[in-house]
Amino acid sequence: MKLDNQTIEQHNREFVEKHQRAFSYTTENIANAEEIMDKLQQFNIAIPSWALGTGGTRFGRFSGKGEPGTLEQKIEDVGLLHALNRSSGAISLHIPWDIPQDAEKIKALAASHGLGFDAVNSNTFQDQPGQEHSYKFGSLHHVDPKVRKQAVDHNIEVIKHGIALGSKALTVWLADGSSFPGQLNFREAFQNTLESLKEIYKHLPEDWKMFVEYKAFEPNFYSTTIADWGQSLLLASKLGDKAYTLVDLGHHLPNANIEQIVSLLLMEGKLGGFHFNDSKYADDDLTAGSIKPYQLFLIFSELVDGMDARGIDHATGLGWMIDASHNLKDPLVDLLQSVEAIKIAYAQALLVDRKALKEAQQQNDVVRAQEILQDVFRTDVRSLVAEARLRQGGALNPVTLFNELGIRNSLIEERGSNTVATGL
Ligand code: LRH
Ligand code: MN
Ligand code: MN
Repeated sequence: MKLDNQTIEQHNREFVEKHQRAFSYTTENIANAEEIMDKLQQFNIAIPSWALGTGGTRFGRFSGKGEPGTLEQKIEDVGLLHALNRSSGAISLHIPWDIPQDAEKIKALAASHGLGFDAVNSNTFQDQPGQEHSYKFGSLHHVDPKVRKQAVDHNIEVIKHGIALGSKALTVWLADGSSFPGQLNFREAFQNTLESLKEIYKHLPEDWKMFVEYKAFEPNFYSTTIADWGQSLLLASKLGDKAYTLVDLGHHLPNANIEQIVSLLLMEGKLGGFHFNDSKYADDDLTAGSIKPYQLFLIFSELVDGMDARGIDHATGLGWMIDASHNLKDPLVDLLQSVEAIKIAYAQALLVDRKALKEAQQQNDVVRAQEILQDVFRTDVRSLVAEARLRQGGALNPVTLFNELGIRNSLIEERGSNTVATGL
């Protein structure tokens, strides 16, 4: 299924008057609205191939309908998102869930939807059929060199798939850890991980990055071998210039100050990318901005400030991706909501008066600093984001149009009701 421009234009005609009223009202007090919209138009957030189906929990999975069963269908789904919001221009593949059999064909299909390939992700947290050694007790950190080698070889394989597709980064997330005190020698586990990552790093093409993703807990419950940004940064620093830390918002201990982490990683030139989601309790993988929108804004505020300080291009300097799971909502609708929330937070961050904030900080004017940030956070920038999308040919109200067109029903007709997409 593909959306044509006329369908979108027709929808936009219906809503444009209302939109224009909101847009004029909002921009009345925003001097740099055009600049913000330029930046919004360049900003894309990649969609992971595993987020297109219904996720489930360890207690159960309530299957969605019309889920994409093949990589081609997943690309088609991301194509639909991108046609609606013009901001989901890349897909991130998880190997071996989504092995491209014919890379050229897959690339061409993606290109026909205006999509590129974001970071490729390796998977050494599950055993695959026919696999010689088990990852039950870890992969890159394993006590047995044969298991480590198998996991290293898998990552090298993933890089090869990525090269064929035009990806420029490998994301490594490990489930390696321990569930009971005494199970692991922490130092040896860390050293083994480092040595394994060094092997993988040797196979990275010159213009590639390696993203080392950390996670504090789960699936192991006592220790995780790459548990936090310090451990990831240590590895990335030892590995070299192509290695970076990846921040997944759900991978922190409760109440962690993620914006501060982001700010320091950027200062050190070691922030590689982001996995957006939201959570109340743990790695809940909920829609971005659905629980803590102020935190999302504060993170973007640090991102904009830090990237500008280092002259990093907002759109291309870091890897932006959603990493969410959908148990209750239609995955495509949920992804549209996440992208919207991320763009709103980004637009608000671009509105912050940096000079005034700096002055307030220099004067220890706590109240003024807080007012500056909260004033921006309470500004309704939705029409700015919508205008940027409209100018690119996207829908003024992507979720409304998705529902009005009955896109899910069309997908069910095409694919059937009993579909299961590979993924978490
Ligand atoms: C597990 C996880 C992680 C990875 C993804 C593949 O927590 O969600 O964030 O990026 O699986
Ligand atoms: Mn993640
Ligand atoms: Mn996660």
